[in-house]
Amino acid sequence: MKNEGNTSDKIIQLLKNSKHPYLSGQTLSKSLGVSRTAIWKHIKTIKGMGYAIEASPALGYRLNLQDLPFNKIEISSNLKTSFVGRDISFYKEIGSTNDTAKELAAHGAEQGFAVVADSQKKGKGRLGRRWESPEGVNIYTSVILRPDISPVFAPQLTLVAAVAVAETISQFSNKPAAVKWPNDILINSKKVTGILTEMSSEMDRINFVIIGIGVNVNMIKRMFPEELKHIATSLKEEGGKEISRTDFIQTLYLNLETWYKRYLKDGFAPVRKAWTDYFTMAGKRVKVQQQGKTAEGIAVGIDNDGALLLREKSGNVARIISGDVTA
Ligand code: BT5
Repeated sequence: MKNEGNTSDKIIQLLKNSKHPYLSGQTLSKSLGVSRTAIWKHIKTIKGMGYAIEASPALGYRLNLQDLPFNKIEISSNLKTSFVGRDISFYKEIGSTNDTAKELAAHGAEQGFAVVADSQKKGKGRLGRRWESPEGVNIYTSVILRPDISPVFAPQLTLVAAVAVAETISQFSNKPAAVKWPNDILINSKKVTGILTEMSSEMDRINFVIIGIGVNVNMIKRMFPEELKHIATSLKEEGGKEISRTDFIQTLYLNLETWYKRYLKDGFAPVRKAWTDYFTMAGKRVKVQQQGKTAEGIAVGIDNDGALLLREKSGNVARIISGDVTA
């Protein structure tokens, strides 16, 4: 069974790298040392994996390179990172990528290991909220990190991820991305990404952190439930064109790795600076809901720990460490 998978992978690579658009069954069977019937069976398997393969009796097989599926093979090919996403588990459907990543991390999965899904049945937000996760259009991924930092600094990692996502969006969209403290990325004031950070730790040591990222890439308006239609959006809705999820996630992993390394080496200051550049709410009047209480004031920015600074009516500047901000 394992060999079969390998032969299918090899056929995909041969079709991708072929100088001629078509490769005959005979050429494939010779290159791989298997029968033409075996090749035919593999082609069937490969089609079942979502690859668009055209078969011509006279010319052979041709892979449509413009219509490649979103899967482990494509995400792994030409990935430029050194550890983030180097090893991944890909699921067509999953409960929540964060839950699976947590289980894998508890069983020793290494730093950088990523879980990716095409759809989630139980996509999670903070405080038990739901993350809408339809199939075929978006990115749902959770990356395992094992930073050697005190658990009190873990919330900063959400901001590290937010900068990496905002930067990635800026590379793919001509609309500016804005961060909303602590874990949203917005375009045109509508949510396009949510980040869910979960941690397993002891008093003074982190076992692992899971960075869960949901990006609405090619979701279209009618796919959003009614209550989200006016507060959520996607890159496609904003930019008009379809974006390759493979290209996006590869760039996201690279940006996440770069910012994470910078954070570990240089501390929070460069992250704070980059985050502040995306913080368009600075100077605006906001409300912050936190466990039944509401604070109101002018959003000033974030401090050296990543807490939100809110200038209240009295002139006092409050440090907010968790909550939901609304304009
Ligand atoms: C978040 O929570 O924004 C964190 C979302 C994290 C999702 C990723 S997907 C991969 C990984 N696996 C998971 O199971 N989760 C992570 P919060 O700030 O609590 O916001 C949740 C709120 O966002 C909901 O109550 C809705 O109002 C809104 N929402 C839900 N689905 C959305 C979507 N697809 N796009 C935009 N907004 C959405």
